[in-house]
Amino acid sequence: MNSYLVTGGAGFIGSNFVHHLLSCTDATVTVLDKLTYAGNKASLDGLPADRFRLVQGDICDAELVDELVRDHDVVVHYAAESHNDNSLSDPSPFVQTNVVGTFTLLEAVRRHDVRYHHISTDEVYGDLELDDPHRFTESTPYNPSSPYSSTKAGSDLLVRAWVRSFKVAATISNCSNNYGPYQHVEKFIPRQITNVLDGGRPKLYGAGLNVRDWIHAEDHSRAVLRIIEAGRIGETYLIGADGEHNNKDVVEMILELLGRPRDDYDHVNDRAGHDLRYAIDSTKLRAELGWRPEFADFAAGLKATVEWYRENEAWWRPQKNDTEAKYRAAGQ
Ligand code: NAD
Ligand code: TDX
Repeated sequence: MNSYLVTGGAGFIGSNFVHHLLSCTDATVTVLDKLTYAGNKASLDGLPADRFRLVQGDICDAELVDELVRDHDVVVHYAAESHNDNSLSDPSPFVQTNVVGTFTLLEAVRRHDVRYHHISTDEVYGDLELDDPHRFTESTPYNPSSPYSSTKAGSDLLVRAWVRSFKVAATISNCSNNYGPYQHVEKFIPRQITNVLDGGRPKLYGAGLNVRDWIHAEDHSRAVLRIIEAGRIGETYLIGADGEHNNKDVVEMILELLGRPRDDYDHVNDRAGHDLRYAIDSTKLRAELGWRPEFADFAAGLKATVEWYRENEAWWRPQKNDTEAKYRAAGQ
């Protein structure tokens, strides 16, 4: 398997995967990306031109998808509408891209018998109480809360059905919250870092006690590659790095890293239906495929991420004003 078609490769996690893949294998990569507001060509700067190309297009375009899938050994499907807050203000592109887009890819890999890896999220399992001793495993029932997570859940179920009914050679991974370079400033960690770099204050939804299970995007990429190389067809693997922190703690860590008082933040309107806690048990991935996170220390990974945003203002500056204007209009 040496030629990869990576959908959504100009987004946050997809671009991290493409950098990882090209630096540690001799694979060739085609990125198929619509370049929505979330896609950024600059995230793919510096890649080897003889092994990489970007095709701007929509995963719902069946003709284009068919042509591209036919010519590759493996499809890694990252493309999605990914932001929960946007899914509350307009669910329509979420249904189209996340459900119809995945269906379009599945039909093409079925026709051409191409290996498929499906990228998904822990949000398909719903949320946990703060004191629940259990974490999500591969057998936790699906119970999504938001338009975003329900469309991701729908796409996962399509993959499972295409494996069972049509013997599509697919694997699925459900990962926890990612952080790292190239993440859009609409998302929690980059929003707060860039607010502080701009002399403003972090914005915490509600009381800030919601817990997320953080993993560095590079550790996610290494896990995905491992599953593609050695995972069992038809299986689902959960990816997580034991990185549970509540939002208030993360904001305080960011403020401290940037030399500001730890209480220098605002509480803003909470998200409708806001999931309380996510937590992943990644025993299967670790035991079966020998994966371990390299960024086991969240504080160190966060420090490196703060540095990246400090050094790469030219990358994030063009997104910042529009993003904050939308949040301001929502009282967030
Ligand atoms: P992102 O929003 O940063 O990137 C999504 C990319 O998909 C963008 O480049 C965008 O242009 C592209 N895209 C959107 N619609 C498209 C379409 N119709 N056709 C082609 N390209 C299209 O998202 P992300 O945070 O990098 O997430 C990538 C994947 O990982 C998603 O499937 C998401 O559900 C999953 N995931 C994300 C996280 C996280 O913490 N961000 C955690 C677990 C899983
Ligand atoms: O300004 C903010 N203040 C705040 O308190 C923002 C943007 C978010 N939050 C809270 C909401 C969540 O509890 O921070 C937490 C993280 O928020 P997001 O970055 O929007 O992520 P989340 O909703 O947890 O979803 C993310 O992880 C799972 C990704 O966006 C999804 O694509 C992925 O599936």
